[in-house]
Amino acid sequence: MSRRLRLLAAAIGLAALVWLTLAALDRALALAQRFMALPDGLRWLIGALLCGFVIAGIALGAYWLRPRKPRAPVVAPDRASLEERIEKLRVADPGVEELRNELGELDRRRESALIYVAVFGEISTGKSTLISALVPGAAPSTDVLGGTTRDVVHYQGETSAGEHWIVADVPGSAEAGGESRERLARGEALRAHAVIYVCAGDLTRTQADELRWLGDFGKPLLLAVNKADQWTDAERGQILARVREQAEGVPDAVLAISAGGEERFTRRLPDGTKESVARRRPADVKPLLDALRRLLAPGAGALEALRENAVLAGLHERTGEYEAAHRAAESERIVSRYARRAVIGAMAAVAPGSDLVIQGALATAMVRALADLYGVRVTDVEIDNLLRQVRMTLRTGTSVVLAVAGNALKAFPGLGTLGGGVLHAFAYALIFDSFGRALAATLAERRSLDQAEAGERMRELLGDTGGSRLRRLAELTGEALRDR
Ligand SMILES: Nc1nc2c(ncn2[C@@H]2O[C@H](COP(=O)(O)OP(=O)(O)OP(=O)(O)O)[C@@H](O)[C@H]2O)c(=O)[nH]1
Ligand SMILES: [Mg+2]
Repeated sequence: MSRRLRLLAAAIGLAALVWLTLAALDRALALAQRFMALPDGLRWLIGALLCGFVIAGIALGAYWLRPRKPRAPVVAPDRASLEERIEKLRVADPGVEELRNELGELDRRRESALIYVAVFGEISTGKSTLISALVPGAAPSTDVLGGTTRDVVHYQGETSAGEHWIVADVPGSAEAGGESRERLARGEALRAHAVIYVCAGDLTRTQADELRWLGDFGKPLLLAVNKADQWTDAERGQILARVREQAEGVPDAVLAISAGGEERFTRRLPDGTKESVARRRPADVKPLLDALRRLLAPGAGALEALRENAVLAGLHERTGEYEAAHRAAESERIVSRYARRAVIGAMAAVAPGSDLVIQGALATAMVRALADLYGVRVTDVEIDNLLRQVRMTLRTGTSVVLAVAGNALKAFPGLGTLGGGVLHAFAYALIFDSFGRALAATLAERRSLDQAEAGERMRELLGDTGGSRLRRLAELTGEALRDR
C-alpha cells in the first residue's frame, strides 16, 4: 500500500473513532438525563444495581489476576524407609538391584562434590548442540533427525570462566516408541543439581507438563528457547513473551538462545556439478551461561538437599512400580493356589448336578491372603458380607458358569477323561479365579474391600470366555485332578 493510501486509511480510522466516542458520549448523557428524571426510589435502586455490577466486575478481575500459589514441591519419603522397602523386594526380585544402584549413585555424586547439570527436552530441540556450546571440546553427535542421542552421556570440561560442571546429554523425550529412553532421560534429570529444559519455540501442552514435572522438584531450572537465530528481533520478543506465559513461572528464567550447530546444503558450482557444504552456525548461549552461573553459585553442597529429594522421589515411584508388579505376580499365585484347592474340594464334596456353593472356608482364607498382600485390614463381618454377595452372584450366574464349563470340556477333551464331576471342578476353578482376580484388582485400585466394585468385576470375569484364560484354567483343573 502506498504511503498516501495508508495516511488516508489512518485518517478515516481516526475519524471513525472520534465519531464513535462522541456518539457514546451523547448516549451516556441522554441516559444520565433520563436517569435524573426518574423518581428518587427508582434512582437509588438502579444506582445500587450499577454499583453491585461494578463491585462484582472488580472482584472477578482481582480473582483472575490474583498471584497464583506456587505448587508445593514434591516431598520424597525418607531414605531409611525406602531402603527397607527395596530390601524387602530384593528377596523376591533380584531385578531391584537397579534401585540400590541408584542409591549408590546418589552417594557417589554427593561425595564427588561436583555439580551436575542435565540438558533435557524433546527430541531435535538442540540439546546435544547446546552441550557442544556449553562444554568446550564436547562433540556429541547431532542430527536433524529426532532420536539421535540414545543414551545418557556426561561431558566434563572447564567453561570459559573456569567452572567444572558435568553436563549430561540425554535422549530426547516424545520420540515415538522411545519410552525406555525417555525414562533414562527423566532419571538423569532427577539426578542433576540443575536442569536446562530446551525447547525450540512455543511450548506444547506435553512440554508444559514436562516442565511442570521438573519444576515440582524445586531444583534450579532454566528454560532455554533454542534456535533463536531463525527469528527476527520482533518475533524473538513475541515468542519469548508467549513462552514465558506458557511456562507459568515454573522455571527460574526463560532465555532465548542459539546453540549453533551445523547446517548442510547443496551448492551448484559454475561447471554444473553439485557440492555438499557444511556450515557452522554461530552459537549465542551467554544469557544461559550467566543464568546458570547465578543459580549454581551456592555450590554442590548447598544444592545437594534438593537433588537428593528429587532422586528419592524418583526412587519412591520406581519402588512403587516394582511393589505393584510383585503384588500382581503374588496375587496370581494366591488365586491359582486357591482355585486348585477349590477343584480338589469340589471333587471330594460336590455331587454332580448339585448347585454351585462357594466353599466358605477356602474363600475366607483367599480373601485374607489377598487383603494381607495388599496391606488392607479386613474384619470378619466384611468378609462375611462379601461372601454373601458372591453367593448371590453365583446363584444368578450358575447357568452361565456351567455353560462356560461345559464348553471348556468340549474344547479341551482331555478334561473329560478325568471322570465324573469334572464339570463342577472346572466351574469352581472358574469361580475362584474370577473371584480372586476381581478382589485383587479391587484391592490394588481402591485399597479397600469395596464389595460393589469386586462384585461387578467378578460378574464380568465369570462371563469372560477368552481362550487363553479358559485354557489356563483347564490346565489348572487337569493338574489338580491328576495330582489329587
Ligand atoms: N537453526 C538452528 N538449528 C539448531 C540450533 N541448535 C540445534 N540446531 C539443529 O537442530 C537439529 C537437532 O539438533 P540436536 O542437537 O541433534 O538435537 P537434540 O535435542 O540433541 O536431538 P535428540 O538427540 O534427537 O533428542 C540439528 O540439525 C541442529 O543443527 C540452533 O541454535 N539454530
Ligand atoms: Mg541429542
